[in-house]
Amino acid sequence: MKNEMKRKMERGLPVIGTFFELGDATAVECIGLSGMDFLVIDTEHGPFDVESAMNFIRAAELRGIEPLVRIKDQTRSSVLKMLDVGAKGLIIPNIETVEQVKRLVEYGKYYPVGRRGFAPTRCGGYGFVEHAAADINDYFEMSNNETMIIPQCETKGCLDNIEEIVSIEGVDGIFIGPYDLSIALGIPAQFSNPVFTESIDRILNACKAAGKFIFIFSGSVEAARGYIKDGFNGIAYSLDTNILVSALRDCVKQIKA
Ligand code: 3PY
Ligand code: MG
Repeated sequence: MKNEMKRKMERGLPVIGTFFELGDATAVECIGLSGMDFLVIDTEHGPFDVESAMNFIRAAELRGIEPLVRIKDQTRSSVLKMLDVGAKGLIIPNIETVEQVKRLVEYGKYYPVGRRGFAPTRCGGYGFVEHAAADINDYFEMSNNETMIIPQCETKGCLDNIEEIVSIEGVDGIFIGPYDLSIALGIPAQFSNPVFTESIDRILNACKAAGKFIFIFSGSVEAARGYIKDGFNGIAYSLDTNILVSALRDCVKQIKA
């Protein structure tokens, strides 16, 4: 139940992860051996769903890497099921409004912060692990503390409402989706465009002012270093598929050289 990634961020240390698209527990184990802090099991763009995610989460636990899930939509069942199978945090794509985020907190945080439905599921050892078997209020408090609700800022609506969104109790942080945000701003993938960089600064400042974590996707090591220097808590670096192909191509190139 303890969220090591969160502990690290609370100590002021940056965390690094990647998007998990490969879709196999062996791949999760390998990522767990890399020194990364977290992976994002991507059910928005990835082809898998809850039952597969549960097995990926088991593999992540085995190798001591924190499993986050990017849920496929904003429904109650998507929130509930992924938390119940053991996700340590949910990244929620395509947020537009304050009301959407309030609803997600209601679904994803137990009483008194929200109204997350309770059942003795996998995340609490089916009701048998010590912290889940004792007082239900202690269990709710611990779960609320250890599982993160992280809306994605990647639309104009979310950007326009960012100060209000980060102030909502139960929102643990914001994850910037640079591709969709740049598309929403009419400057696809122009990550050096001042319209884009000013938006990033606005989101960063809003998170810092509200004491919330801030994460971003980065396809570039150099940009990732810059984000950490700027005060980002976490970087989702690239996708496992991309890293694998790049590494293999590099091997081929070096052997042929
Ligand atoms: C985006 O760039 O839109 C993302 O969602 C990155 O994961
Ligand atoms: Mg996106």
